[in-house]
Amino acid sequence: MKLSTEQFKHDFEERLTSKFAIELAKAGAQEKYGALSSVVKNYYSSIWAADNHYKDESNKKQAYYFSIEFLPGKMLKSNLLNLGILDTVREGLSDLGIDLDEIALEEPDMAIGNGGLGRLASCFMDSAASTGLPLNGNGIRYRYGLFKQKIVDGFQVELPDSWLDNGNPWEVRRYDKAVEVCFGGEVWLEDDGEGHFIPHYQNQERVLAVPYDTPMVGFENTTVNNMCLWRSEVPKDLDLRFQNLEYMNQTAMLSSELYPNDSDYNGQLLRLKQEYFFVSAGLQRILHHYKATKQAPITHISDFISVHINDTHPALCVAEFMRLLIDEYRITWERAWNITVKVMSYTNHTILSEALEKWPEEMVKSLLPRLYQIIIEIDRRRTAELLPKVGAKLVHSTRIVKDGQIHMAHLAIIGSHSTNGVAKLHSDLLKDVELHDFYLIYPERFNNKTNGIADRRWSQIANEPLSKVLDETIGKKWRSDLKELKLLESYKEDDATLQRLQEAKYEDKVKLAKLIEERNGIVVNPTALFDVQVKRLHAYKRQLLNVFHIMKLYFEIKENPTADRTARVHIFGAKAAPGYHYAKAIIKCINEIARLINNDPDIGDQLKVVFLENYNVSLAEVIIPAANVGEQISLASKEASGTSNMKFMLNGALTIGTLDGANIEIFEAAGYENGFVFGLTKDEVYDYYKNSNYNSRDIYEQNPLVHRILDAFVDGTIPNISAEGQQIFDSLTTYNDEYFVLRDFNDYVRAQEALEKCYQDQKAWTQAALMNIANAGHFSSDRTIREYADDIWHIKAKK
Ligand code: DL6
Repeated sequence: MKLSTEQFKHDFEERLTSKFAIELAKAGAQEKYGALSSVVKNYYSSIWAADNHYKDESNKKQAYYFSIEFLPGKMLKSNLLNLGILDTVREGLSDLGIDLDEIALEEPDMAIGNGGLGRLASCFMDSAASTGLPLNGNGIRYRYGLFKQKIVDGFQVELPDSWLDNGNPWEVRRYDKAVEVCFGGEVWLEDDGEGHFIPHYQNQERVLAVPYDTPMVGFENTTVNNMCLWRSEVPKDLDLRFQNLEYMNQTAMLSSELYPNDSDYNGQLLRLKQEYFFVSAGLQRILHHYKATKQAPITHISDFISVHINDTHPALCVAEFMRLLIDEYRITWERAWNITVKVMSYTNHTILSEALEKWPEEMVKSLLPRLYQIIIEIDRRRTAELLPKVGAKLVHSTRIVKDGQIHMAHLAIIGSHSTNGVAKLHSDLLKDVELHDFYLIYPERFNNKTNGIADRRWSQIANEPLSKVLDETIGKKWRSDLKELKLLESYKEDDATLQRLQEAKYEDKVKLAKLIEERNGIVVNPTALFDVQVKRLHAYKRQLLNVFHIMKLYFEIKENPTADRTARVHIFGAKAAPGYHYAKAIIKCINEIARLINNDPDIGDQLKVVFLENYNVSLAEVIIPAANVGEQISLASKEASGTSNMKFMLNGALTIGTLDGANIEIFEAAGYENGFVFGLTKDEVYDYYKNSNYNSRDIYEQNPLVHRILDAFVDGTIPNISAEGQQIFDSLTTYNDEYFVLRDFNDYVRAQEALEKCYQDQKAWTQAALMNIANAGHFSSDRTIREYADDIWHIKAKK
C-alpha cells in the first residue's frame, strides 16, 4: 500500500487520542502499541473486506487448514512488512521520538502452539497469503497459550501465559457466525419413511462456539486470508437450571488451555472435547458459508473446498463431515463418503508412537455418540469391501477400530485422498515402514511435502544486517522470491562480500550478547563461536549429546587451561512438557553445568554455557541470526523434518547434524562440505532395532571419556544434580540409552573437531556460510505451500 510518513504520523496521533484520550507526550508504551496496531488494522481492513468479496464472487476453490495449534509469534512487524510500510512507519515513529522496536516489545507472542507443528501452520498461513493462495486457518482461541518458562534454581517452572490480558488488536469477534457444538447424551435413529434415518438426540451438553477471525496479510499483494479461532461460550438461550458451576467451568475450559505437550499424547477427555469442538465448529461454518454463497448443490462441494487435517488432532473431520452431509444435508452414505475422501487430506508430523493418537472406544461412544456410530460404520463398510481384495491381515492392521481403540491416524488416512510426510526421509519411512500396510492398499495417496519456513520473518524482520548485505550484493528480488539467493554463489570468492557477511554476523552476535547479559548476567565475547541448540527439550532431539561434548571441553580446559583453543559459547533454549520429568532433569543439568563452567576462573572466556529461558518465536528471532552453528542432532529417523534447521541455514549458520529429517535435504542443497554430518544412519538405527544388539553399558565400560563424563553426573563433579544426574546416568547405562546417545558420541566429537578447525579459517567458514544462505531458497514455505496447493488441494493463486 502507499503511505507517506506524514499521513502515518497524522493517523497515529489521531488514533492515540481517539482510542486512549491521551496525547503523545503522556502516552506509555502500551498505549503507543495499542494505537499503532489499531492504525495498522485500519490499513488492511479494506483490503481484507475486498478480498473476502473477491473470494465469494470468484467462486474459486478454497482450502481450510485445521490445526489444533498455531504459533504465529508477534504480528506487528510482519503486518507492516507485508503491507510494504515497515520503513515508512519506522521513520514516522522516529520523527515522533518513538523507537518501533521498543513498541513492538509490547505485543505478547501469540503462542497457541507448542513447537514445530504449530509454527509450521503459521508459516503456511503467511506463505499462502503471500503467494495469493486462498487458504484459511481453523483452530482454537486458547485463553492461555503455551506456558511461560522461568528457570528457578536451575529448574523449569511453568507460569500461565495470559496473553489476552490487554486484548488482541488483530482479531475480530464474529458473534453472528457462532455455531453450536454438542456433546454426550443419547442418540437414536428413526426412519423418516423415505429411506433416511434421522438421528434424534436427548440430554446433550450444548456449547456455543464463537469465531474470532485474524487476518493473514499477504506480502505486498491484495490477498488477506483468515485464521478462524474458536472460543467456547455458554449458549444464551440455555435454561438457567442447566447453568450449574460444573457446566460453566467445563465450557470455559474447552478453549482455555493449550495442552503443553508436542510429542506425547495423553488421552484425556478434555483434549478429545477440544478436538471435536474446533472440528465441528469449523466444518459447520464452512458449510453455512457454502450454502450462503454458492449456487451449486452440496454434492459439488469438493469442487469448492478442501479441508486439511494437520496431524491427527483434527482427524474427527472425517466423521463429522460425514455426519453433517448425511444427517443435516440428507446425502446418501455412498455419495457422502466419496465427497469426504475428495475433500480431506492429511499430514503426518511424527513417527513417535507415543504421539500417535488412539482414543478408547468407550470414551468416544459416550462423548460423541453419533460420531461413534459413523466411525463404526466407516470401519465396517471398509472391512467388508476390502477383505476379498486385500485379505484379512492387511485389513486388520489398518482398521480404524480395534483392540477397544479408535486409531486416529487410520481414520485420517482412510478418510482422505492424500497423506504426506514432511521431509523426504520421513515420507519414505511412512511408506516403507510405519504406514507400509496403508501404502500397500492406497499407494497413490502417499506423497512428500518437505517443510519450509516463512523466510520473510526469519530474514527481513529478524536479520536486518544480513538483509542489507543481500540487497547490496544481489539486489532486492530475493525479498519476494527466495530462490534469488542463488545469485550469492557467484560472490563466494569475493573478499568484500565475505567481509560484509562477517560484519553482519558480528552485529547480530553483539545484539544477542547484549540480551544474554541482560537476561542471564553472563558476559560473552561476540567473537567466540556461537553454537546454538534451540528447540523443544526431548530425549530424541539429544540435547544430551551437546551437553556431553561441553563436558569434554570443560575437562580439556581444566587439564590444560593455557592451551590455544577456539573460544565457544553454547546457547540453549528449550521448553520441556510439564509432566516430562526426564526432559526437565536435562534442563536442570544444563543450568548446573552452565553455573559450574561460567564461574570457573580456569575456564574464563574459553567456554560459556547459556540457557535462555522461555524460548519462543520472538527470542528465536534474536538467537538464530547470531548463530555460527545450528545443532540438529536428533537420532536419525526420529525428527520428521525440523524447521529450525532451515532458519539457521538461511541466516548463514553451519549445520552440525545427523542424516535425519530435512537435514539431509539441507546438506544436499548447501553441499555436504558446507556442514558437519555425523552419526548413525536411519538404516543403521533400524538394524539395531531388528537385531536388538545395542548395549550402551558396554560403551560406558569401554570408552574412558564416556565413562568419565557419565560419572560426572553422579559423583558430585557437577553440583546440585544428585537426582537428575542419577536419572540421566541410569537411562544411558541401565536402561540402554533409547536414543543411542553413547553410540553417536565419538562421531559427534569428530564432527565438532572438524567444525572447530574450520572456524579457525574465517574465510573458509564464511564461504561455507555463504553457500548455506545461497541455497536456502528451496526451504521457503512459499515453495511448500505451492506444492500443497498444486498437488493436494488444487487451489489457484489470485493473479
Ligand atoms: O512438521 C513440522 C514439525 C517437524 O518439523 C518436526 O520434525 C516434528 O517433530 C513436528 N511434530 C510435532 C508433533 N509431534 N511430535 N513430535 O510437532 O512437526
